[in-house]
Amino acid sequence: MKKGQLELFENKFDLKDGKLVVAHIIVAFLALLIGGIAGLLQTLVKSGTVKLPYGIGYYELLTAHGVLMAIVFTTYFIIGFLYSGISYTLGGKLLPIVHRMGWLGFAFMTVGTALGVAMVLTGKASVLYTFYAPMKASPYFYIGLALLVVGSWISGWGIFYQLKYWKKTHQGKISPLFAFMAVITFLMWQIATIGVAAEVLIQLIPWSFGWVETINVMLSRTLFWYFGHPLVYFWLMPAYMCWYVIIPKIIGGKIYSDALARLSFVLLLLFSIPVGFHHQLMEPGISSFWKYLQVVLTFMVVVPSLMTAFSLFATFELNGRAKGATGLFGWIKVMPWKDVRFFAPFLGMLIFIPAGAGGLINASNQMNAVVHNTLWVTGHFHLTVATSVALTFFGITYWLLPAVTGRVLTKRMNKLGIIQAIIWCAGMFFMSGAMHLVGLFGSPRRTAFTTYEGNADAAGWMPYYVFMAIGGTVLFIGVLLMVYNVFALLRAPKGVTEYPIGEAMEQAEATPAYLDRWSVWISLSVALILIAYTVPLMDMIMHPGVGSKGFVT
Ligand code: HAS
Ligand code: HEM
Repeated sequence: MKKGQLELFENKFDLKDGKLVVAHIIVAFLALLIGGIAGLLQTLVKSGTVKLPYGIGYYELLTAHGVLMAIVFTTYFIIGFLYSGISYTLGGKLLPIVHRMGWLGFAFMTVGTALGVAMVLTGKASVLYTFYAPMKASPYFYIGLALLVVGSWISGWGIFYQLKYWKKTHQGKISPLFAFMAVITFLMWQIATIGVAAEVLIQLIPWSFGWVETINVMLSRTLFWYFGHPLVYFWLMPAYMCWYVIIPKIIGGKIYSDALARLSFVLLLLFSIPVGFHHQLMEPGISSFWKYLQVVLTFMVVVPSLMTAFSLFATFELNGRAKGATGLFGWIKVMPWKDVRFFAPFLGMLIFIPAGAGGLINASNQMNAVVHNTLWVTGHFHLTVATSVALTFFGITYWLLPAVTGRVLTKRMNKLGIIQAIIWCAGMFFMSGAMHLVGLFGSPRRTAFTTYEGNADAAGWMPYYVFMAIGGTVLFIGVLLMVYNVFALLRAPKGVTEYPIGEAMEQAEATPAYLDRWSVWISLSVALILIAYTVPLMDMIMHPGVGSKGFVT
């Protein structure tokens, strides 16, 4: 070990596959940088600190931010991370065809992203990342989105193929946990994106080209949220993969239970899709019975998260006891607090406790009436996706980039990583904290600076906007430091870094083979979707009402 380097394990990653991974990670962090500039400007505009120059609209900025952060940053990072893991755990390298599929998916996604983002930045698609009709964008924005989705499908099929091949050559063996989770994540993505693909291809593209005059708004929103909710689990599941599989190895412990981890992913597959109506609780046109049913299913999807919390506590505590810790919280003392690969994801876990509690509030019908469309919701998802998930992705980056490029994480980089994670949390404390509070007072989301014609209530919101701007500025420093760290990692000293895959405890029960039976889980998932969606969707299609013309903001 060279002086100034952290102690790392020995192992190798196929460096040819590493290039594919690095390409995805670089695009992800460029999106974070541009999205971060938009985010900073939003907070400054909202607080009345700056006025946007050159006729740039607030919605233009907000669309760029939402698309780059929530769709581009996440999807690229996830595909890069999952490809690295299947390469490592399913045979030590990607099959040549899978390698090519990875690059083909990347090419489709990148052409789509470039097209979509160009439309947003030229003001031709200020429709926000949810692209709700009747707000209308240039057809090329929707075509860009379609290419992005098709690219992600091709990459997903590559993952399925690699597992299929592995199974054929390892008859009777249970798939490695990482690979199992990667396949569930992409199965869920595959099923969920059918909704948005139908919306974009059948409704939005013909309507935006002017081939049809009006659009069924209710149907388009429903198809969007059929996809939109599983989208948030598509972000979360790779973070859970790190928490379940990677973190135990990094802390020098073991996975509490392989079977429990798999079961929680199966439950996520089953329950994350038929719950889109909890985003539409305040909308007319859906009967309360179907909303009620989907709220019940929403509370079911909380169960795997609670199982995850239990499993993580168990891993931490048993690891602590094995190292001699005593008492209820003795384990906390033996955690590797000075290792960013643990520290950043751990902060993500910690923040997921209030973040998840906020989700439960949102999902409760009566409380949803209080928080819907307010900044509370914006505060909620800056804790979930922009902190728990983003910090976990940052933590992964510190070992992933060295592992796939044949480099090592230096002590200096590790320290910068810890500083970055602290900056992120401090910034989010101010920004998301202020969003939550002012949201409870009724301040709406998705609005630029306004005094509401001197309205006294609205005047009281202003100090919170200032806190949001302070938080946003601190966060932007965090974005800059993270992007610096990524490029510094790509130039780190050469060496060997292990790809840290944890193993289950010896005492853990054997994993039952039925958990690996895909046909059962896919059939159950489809059945639940049909139960939750068939009647309301048929109703929307049979009684479309008067369609809406498009509006350009
Ligand atoms: Fe959400 C809106 C409900 C989770 C993201 N959510 C959103 C939107 C986004 C989003 C982006 O029901 C806005 C979309 C838009 O633009 O309109 N959400 C939930 C519920 C959960 C939930 C019930 N959301 C997430 C996650 C997201 C995310 C995860 C991204 C990654 N959400 C809603 C609802 C709305 C909504 C409504 C619509 C609001 C409206 O009206 O518009 C649940 O899945 C949360 C379950 C989580 C837990 C926490 C478990 C804790 C764990 C950590 C353990 C910690 C350890 C460390 C071990 C119950 C696993 C401990 C160490 C110590 C030392 C203590
Ligand atoms: C919305 C700031 C990072 C995802 C917003 C809004 C602000 C903001 C102020 C609300 C605007 C409004 O409702 O009027 C920031 C800042 C960030 C940051 C300063 C860091 C520098 C992130 C990250 C993600 C993210 C890392 C996801 C990975 C979103 C999404 C929206 C949003 C999805 C909703 C856009 C919409 O309503 O259409 N952000 N954010 N943000 N942010 Fe962020």
